[in-house]
Amino acid sequence: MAKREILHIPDSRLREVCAPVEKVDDEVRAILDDMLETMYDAPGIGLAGCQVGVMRRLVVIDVAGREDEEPSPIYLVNPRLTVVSDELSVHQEGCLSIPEYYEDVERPARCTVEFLDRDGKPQVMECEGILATCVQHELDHLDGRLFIDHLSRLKRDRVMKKFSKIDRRKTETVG
Ligand code: GNR
Ligand code: NI
Repeated sequence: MAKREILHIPDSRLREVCAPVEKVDDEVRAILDDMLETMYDAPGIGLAGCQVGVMRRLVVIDVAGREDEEPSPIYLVNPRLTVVSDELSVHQEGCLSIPEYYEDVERPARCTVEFLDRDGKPQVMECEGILATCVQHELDHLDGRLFIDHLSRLKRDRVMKKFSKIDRRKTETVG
């Protein structure tokens, strides 16, 4: 297993639509393992392929959180939302690709996601609470969407501007 570098906005790869995975083989499992290690190290509760520059429909999630709890990783390959509740809920969200920025986002309170697991076996998972929020946040990533897209244009523009400035400074120091 190896840790991978997490991309930050305004990297254009975070705005691309990820391609479906054709077969869950050892190469895909190795990527999922790297993603999980990267997510735990960050630390975060979810990570999508494009966040580490892997433009495939791959997600890892672990909302267990507390350090004394057993890790309970979930691997999602080609996930699809099949049902979302009419009821909405608000959670504060953050994103490893937008460090240290947190805002409330309203989303369906519950959802059902169909996916292939680490062995390529079809699974159905019903989600609520932070898991429902996280699943929807990660599936957004696979279609090039970020949680700031759910905020007002003013807030989104402000964040993009701030991170573009940081990015320019980095490029100047390197180049
Ligand atoms: O670590 C993360 N925490 C989080 C909190 C609330 C809603 C969504 C998330 S996902 C985020 C990690 C990440 O950026 N995943 O794409
Ligand atoms: Ni994110």
